[in-house]
Amino acid sequence: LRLQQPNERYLVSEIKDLRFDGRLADHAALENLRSETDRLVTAFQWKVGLAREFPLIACFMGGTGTGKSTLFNSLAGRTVSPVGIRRPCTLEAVVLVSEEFASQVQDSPYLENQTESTLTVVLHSQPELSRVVLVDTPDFDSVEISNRSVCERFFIISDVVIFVTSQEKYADHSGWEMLAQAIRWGKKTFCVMNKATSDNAYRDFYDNVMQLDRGIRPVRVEKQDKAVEIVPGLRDRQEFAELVLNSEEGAGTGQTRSRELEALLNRAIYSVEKLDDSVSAHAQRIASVNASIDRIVSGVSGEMEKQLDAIVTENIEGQIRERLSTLLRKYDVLFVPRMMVRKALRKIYYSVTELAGLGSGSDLGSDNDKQIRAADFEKTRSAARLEPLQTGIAKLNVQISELLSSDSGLEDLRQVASRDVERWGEEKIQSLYDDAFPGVEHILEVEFSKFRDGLSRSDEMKLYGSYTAWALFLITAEIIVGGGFTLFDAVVNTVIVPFIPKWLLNVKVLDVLREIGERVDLEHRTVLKEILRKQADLYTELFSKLVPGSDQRENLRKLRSRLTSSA
Ligand SMILES: Nc1nc2c(ncn2[C@@H]2O[C@H](COP(=O)(O)OP(=O)(O)O)[C@@H](O)[C@H]2O)c(=O)[nH]1
Ligand SMILES: [Mg+2]
Repeated sequence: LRLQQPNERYLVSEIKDLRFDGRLADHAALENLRSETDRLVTAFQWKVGLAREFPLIACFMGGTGTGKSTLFNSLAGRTVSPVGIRRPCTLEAVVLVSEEFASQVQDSPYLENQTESTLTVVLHSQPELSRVVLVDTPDFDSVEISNRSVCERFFIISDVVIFVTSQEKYADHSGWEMLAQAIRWGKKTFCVMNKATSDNAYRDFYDNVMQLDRGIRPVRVEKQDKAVEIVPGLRDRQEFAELVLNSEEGAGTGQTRSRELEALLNRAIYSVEKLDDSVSAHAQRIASVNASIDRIVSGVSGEMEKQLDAIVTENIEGQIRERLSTLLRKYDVLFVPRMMVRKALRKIYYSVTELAGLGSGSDLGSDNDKQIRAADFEKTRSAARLEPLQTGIAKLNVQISELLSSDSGLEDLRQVASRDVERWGEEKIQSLYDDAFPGVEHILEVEFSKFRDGLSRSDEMKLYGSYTAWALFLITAEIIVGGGFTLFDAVVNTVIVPFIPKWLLNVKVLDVLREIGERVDLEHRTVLKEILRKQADLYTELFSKLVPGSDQRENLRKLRSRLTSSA
């Protein structure tokens, strides 16, 4: 057994930090496995770091009133642990340890999270007890869950288990289970029948023990005439004297300790492996569900894309014509040379500085300009046809729900999904689309500035022309979001070109419109697909969070190999 370096000790936060979501089907089992593993690994880390001379830990274990405390006191040679009249009498564990080793018990990370009410450490300076740490544990058949868990904790760190039963109690099932567990583990085990009066009962007990393990020699302790706190002479009986003196071991704790450490390590490894495998299995299960959801998304996304291209009808053509002429008329009214006349008149009344911006003829001042254009942009936004996305999201939700219902092993995920995943409806989809739309607005703005700057400075029509261009940009975007690039392509020559003044056609405005069209088309499709994807992400992200993250799983794997390599 390779002893670990000091800095490797107590690095078990890997297990302490693991969290399993309560909504996971196996949550309770996983949590139990986690705390069991935590206990085993912490126990191993503590024990492996103990000094070689640290005495063997011998724990008295058994059912209520069998006489554990009495025997414990008898070996201690004094009343350390209360012997009870009322049962259950020992509500806490009592650890009797030589003061020389006090700190190693008191600083034990393994024992520290037991409150004072469950653990009493009694220090002694009795040389005859220096080679053993005696532990009196609470009754393991107690109704108190906390008592049982205290027993289990001490069972794990014990080098020797002194299994105590009494003539009245020996048939009790839970006692035998405990014994069988100690034997399976390979612990050094003593079996005591206390308060024995009948040869037959002892014989029966003896045979039962033999059937479990022929290496154990059951010890018989006669019933005292009256209730006692100490059984006289018990310490001097050979079996007990050997236990206390630990004489068979030669110097130090010897073989018993190292065999026990090995067994403890193997248990810890087994438990870590089981935990790691369970966590991986769950992570795998969720990864595979998430992969299926990804496939559903691609399928639905593909179908949705096909729905985006509208078929050209006379009705659509009419609508586009109507809208474009409205836009142009509006800008016409605002910006035809009549305005120039108005400006000339105003010049007489207003100061020159105030009119400097207007007078240059390039724009109306950027704020005002933007406001006028933004008002029309609102309509462009609402022209977007979102039914394909609404249908897509509905399909996605149905298919995911079918996926989760198809396998009873996914029942927990089905419940999580139906309880905790919001399914997006029309309104939500619209608002998500609106939030994403500034992307398109930005494209139009940038293209617009570029185009306007490109117009010749000397052009008297610059201002007017640029608003005509803006109207064309808007209608292009509207056509795209309403029916895709194919629709634009289909109507550009018949419906749009007739509206474009010749001089604008000459500066290649059509090329610019196509370019804008392609970019808006791409952006629009991307936005729709992203919204679909985000709905799916609500499922996958929630599912992923149910199991520990990849960092934690990686740490668990590292711990696993660290422990395996020290075996
Ligand atoms: N008469 C008699 N009473 C005993 C003997 N051993 C234990 N007792 C009594 O049995 C009761 C329970 O003993 P205790 O050591 O507290 O049992 P524990 O619950 O296993 O710790 C106490 O009243 C003891 O005095 C014995 O050998 N003879
Ligand atoms: Mg007791």
